[in-house]
Formats: sequence, structure tokens, C-alpha cells
Amino acid sequence: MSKETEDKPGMNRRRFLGASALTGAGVAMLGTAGIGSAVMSRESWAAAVSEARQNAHVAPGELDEYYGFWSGGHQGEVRVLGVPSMRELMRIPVFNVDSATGWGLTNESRAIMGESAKYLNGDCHHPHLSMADGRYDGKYLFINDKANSRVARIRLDIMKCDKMLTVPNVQAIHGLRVQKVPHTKYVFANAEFIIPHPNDGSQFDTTADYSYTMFNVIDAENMEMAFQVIVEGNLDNCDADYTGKYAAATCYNSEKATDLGGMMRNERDWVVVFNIEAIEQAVKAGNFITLGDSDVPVVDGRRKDGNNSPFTRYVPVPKNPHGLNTSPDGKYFIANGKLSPTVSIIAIDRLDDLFANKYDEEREVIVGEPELGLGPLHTTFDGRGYAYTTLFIDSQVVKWNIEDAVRAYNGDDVSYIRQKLDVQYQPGHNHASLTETRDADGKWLVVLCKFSKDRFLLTGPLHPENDQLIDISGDEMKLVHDGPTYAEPHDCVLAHRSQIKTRKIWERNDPFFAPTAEMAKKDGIVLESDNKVIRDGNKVRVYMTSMAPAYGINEFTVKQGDEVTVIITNIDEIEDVSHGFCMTNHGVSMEISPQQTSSVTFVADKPGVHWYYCNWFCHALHMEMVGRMLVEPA
Ligand code: CUK
Ligand code: CUA
Ligand code: CA
Repeated sequence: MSKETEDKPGMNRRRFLGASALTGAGVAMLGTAGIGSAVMSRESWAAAVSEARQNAHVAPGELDEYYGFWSGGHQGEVRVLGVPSMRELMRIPVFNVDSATGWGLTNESRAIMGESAKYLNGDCHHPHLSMADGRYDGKYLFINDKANSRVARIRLDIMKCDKMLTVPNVQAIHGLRVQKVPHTKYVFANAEFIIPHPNDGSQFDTTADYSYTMFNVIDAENMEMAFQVIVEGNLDNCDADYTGKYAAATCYNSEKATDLGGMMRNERDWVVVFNIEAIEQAVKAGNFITLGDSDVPVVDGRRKDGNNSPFTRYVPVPKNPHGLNTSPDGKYFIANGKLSPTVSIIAIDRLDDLFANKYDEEREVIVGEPELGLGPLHTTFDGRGYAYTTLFIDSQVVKWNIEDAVRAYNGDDVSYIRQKLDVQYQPGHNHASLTETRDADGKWLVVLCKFSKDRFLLTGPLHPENDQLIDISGDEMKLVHDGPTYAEPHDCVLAHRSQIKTRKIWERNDPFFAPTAEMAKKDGIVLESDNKVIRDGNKVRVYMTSMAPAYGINEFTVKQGDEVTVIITNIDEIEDVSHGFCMTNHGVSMEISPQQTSSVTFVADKPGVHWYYCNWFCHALHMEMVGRMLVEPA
């Protein structure tokens, strides 16, 4: 975890940092002199960096060119940033509870969360956008929850989570990617931890045949499980190809060990390649099993008695690999070494032959293994033939040329490294604009650093992380922005703003609140105009409208112990006029945006007067937007 690494000849790291403090962090790249690029004078470098920073500046009132979607890590949400300004535009609560919007409190959100609404935590890592023909189609964002083994979907037109699935029979969904071609029919989700099957306490040996984890394939449209694939070892990160046929995932625990030493025992772990077509056919033909109470089709992707499974191939790579990234030209899967200073380049056009058993050994699909530096974790691409890999231990991003690395592997005397840029500090993921699509445009690179140390005002023992923005439009990478972030955006994606079309106000027939509209219909209520209290035994439903600055009902009476549901329809049609509803001392709060219906249920357990108020500033008389619930003693 230390950022100390061996010094480069002639220049020690302390001096790089000293220089960067004087003239901008970009000067730090001088430390990589001798790797192929001419060294600029300090003055001209500073001038180039300052020009790049101006390009990154988005003046007040101007709009960003890119949408960035950040995972919120173990905070559980998704954050929307504008790039290049790095301004935070919105937060989308997903696996967390959010007091502002009422996510996790409202009936609508709890219905989407389903059974798992009982969990108050999440741990998201990998946000990825749906595609058609290898390009973002603007429909959905998918994200994993490692903590409670879930996958959620966000509708990009409203930027709200609309589906959540708990993946059965596995623990800890980590790597997540989407099928790129012909369109995102499937979401691929890796379960990381190896568990016994059944996991009922009757057996505990992780190395036994009954212990395994699975590759999980989810139908993107209905967000239900399509099938699961049993694998050898464990699963870390994954990606999909541009033919629609293959997906690949890294495994760092081929040992099936339960401790650190054991997980590092083998010299090589592997990349497992999945033949999606072959698996689909087997499932269609009914050649699958099911596990426990679940009816999800499961196929076995493990080798048996030295024979390959038709569904998988295991390509050995140096021990404990981490990130897995597909190059935007569709040619390569790149597995990042982590414990090895290399990345392994797998030629996707050799996979048909690999599955046809035309190679003597699996490693013949590897066409390059460039040595990049210490701790390569993730790689991203500019669409011009260059790759950018984070070096966690070296605390750098290295820019390298993919075809030169392939040539070097063939024995040609070429250097493939173009530049190493110090980042602050210890990067995990990095992500270039549009990099995981055919549109990779090589403009901006976001580097998500795990430590900020001295970069910001101190905030107590818990420091922010540091998401840095790098201009990669020219020959040299230039650091242009430091962005403190709250725990812990493992990953982000960038889409061009033209690819995301959002609604300005809700449609009245939006499925997001369709169950509530259904309930109103049964009660004979017209949501857009009725202000009525309906009693149904000890259940009371309070239907009201809201229009700035007043609720349709400003006083209603219930009995102590009643289960009260407040259903509010915001009939304002003016963009940006959201109302809220907060019942004091009841733990109740929610957002009602223009033309939205929201509802929340609670027990009126305390007799007396209870004020409710609007908590989203909506009008000059916003403070006066209030009402009273009168609770008669039981
Ligand atoms: S993982 Cu966190 S830095 Cu979950 Cu994508 Cu690599
Ligand atoms: Cu309505 Cu504030
Ligand atoms: Ca290992």
C-alpha cells in the first residue's frame, strides 16, 4: 500500500513531488524521461498543462460535454458527474437509504428493492451502460452490489433505479459488464466467493467439488436470471467482446484457498473465457441442472477428467490477475497482472480455434505480455491504439501502444511504453471517454485514486479519495483536475451528452409508480385531482395533490395505531419544482417531482398533533407548505 517505489535513475520521487508543487502536478512526468518521449523544458510543459486545464474549464452556465456515472462504492449509490468540469450533478440512491428522495423509505422504492429492502447497506463497484451494436443506447445503467449479492438497473431517462435482483446461490457479485453486441441482451455478473452447495451448514470444505462459485447471466430487459455457469476457482472482473459470442473473467483464487497465503500459492491463475452461444444452446436444449429452491438453469463450466467443458476455457496468466478490459477495436481482452508487472493480451479472433481445440495449450491465445510497472490493476483505451493502465504500487498511469506490445512479444525490438504519469495516489480503475464502446474518442481519462493523503484540506482520520482528470487528447497525458470523492467510487463510465436523453418532468403513466396508481384506481381515486382520506379497517390511505406552495389536504385525522399511507401527486408541471413530504418525528421523508406520484407508509403510534411539511424548496412560501396529522388516542 506504500507509494514508495524504487527511484528512477537520476531523479527521485521526492523531487518529482517537489517540482509538481511548484509548477503543477504534470511536471511529475519528467520523472519518466528515457522511455521514448522527448523531455520538454519545465516552462513549456507547464504551459502545455495550463492550456489543457483551460480546455477542462467549464464556465458558469456552460454545460459539460460528457456524463460520468460513478459508483458510490460501499456508500451504495451512483453519482452523476459532468466531465470535464467534474461537477457532481446528481446522486442516484440504489443500495443505500436516502433521506432526501425517500429511497428505501417510499413504497415505490421498497417495491423495487423487494425482499432486499431489509438491507440498509450496499457495496457497488461497476457501473456500465446498455449498448446496441457496441455503442451506448442511453437506456440503462447496471451496477453490482458486492455486499448483498445484488444487481440493480437504473433507467437513464429518469435517473432512478427501477429494478433490483438478488442473484441466487452465490455470494458477493463483483465484476459486472454488459453484452455489447448485437445489443445488451445480457448483463454478466461475477460472484466472487466460493461456497458449498447446498450452503446449509452440512459441509464446509472449500476445496471439495461441491464448493464453487458461478458466472451469472441476467436478462437485461426483465432483470431476471437467464442462467448460471459453475466455474473452477473464483471470479474477479469481467468484460464482453464485440461479437456477442464471448465474455471473459479473471480468477485470482484458482487455489480455492480461504487465506491470503493460500490464494497466492499458484504461480499462475487464469482468465476464464465463456462461450455464451454454447451455453445458450445447452440451456435451450434443457441440458442444465437447478440448485435448491431456485429454478435458474445452471450449467457446469468445470473441466472433468482432463476434458474441457464446452462452455469455458481456462487461459493461464500470471498469479492473481485483476481487471479485464476489451479493447474498443474488438481485438483483445486484456487481463491486468496485479501481482505481476505485466498485462496479458488475449486475441479474441483466436477464441473460435481455442474452443475447437486447435491449440496445444490455452496460452497460445496470448499474443502479448508487456511489462508495464508495479501493480497493474485496470486498463482503458483511447481508440487510437493506445492503452492506459493503472499501476497501483508505482502510483502511476502508464500509456502504452498495444500493437507494439504484440510485436515485442513476437521478438521485435520495439518499445511499447510511451509515458508514465504520476497520480495522487495509488490508482484503482481508470476510464477514458467512451472507452468500452466503438466510439472510444481518447479525450479524457479519469483515474480513481484510492488515497488523497496531502492533496486536500484534512478531514480527520478519514480522507477523501481523489478522482483525477487527465487530458489524453494529445501525445502526452496531462493532469488537469483533482476531484475529492467520498467512499469509494471503484469505477466510472463516461458517455457523450448526446447519448443520454432525460425527461424534464414525469409522465403520468410512468411504470415507476404504476403499483401506486393501481392501488388508487381500486380506491376510486383520480390521483391528479382527488384529495381524500380512505379508511380500510385500521389502514388509512391519504390521497392528496401538491402544488406550490400547498398540499391538497392540510389536516387529516387518524386513530392511534392506524397504518397510514400518504400518497401525493405533484400536479405542478413546471420543470424543477419538486416537493417533499416529511412527517415530523416519524422517520418519513420523500421527494415528489413534477407530475410524479410518491407514497409512504408508517404507523401513527403517537396521539396528538403531528405537523408535516414540504422539505424540497419549491416557492417563496415553501416554509408555509405544511399540514397537520391529528391522531386520536386509541
Ligand atoms: S475492483 Cu475496485 S479497484 Cu471492484 Cu473493479 Cu479494481
Ligand atoms: Cu413544496 Cu417546498
Ligand atoms: Ca492465486
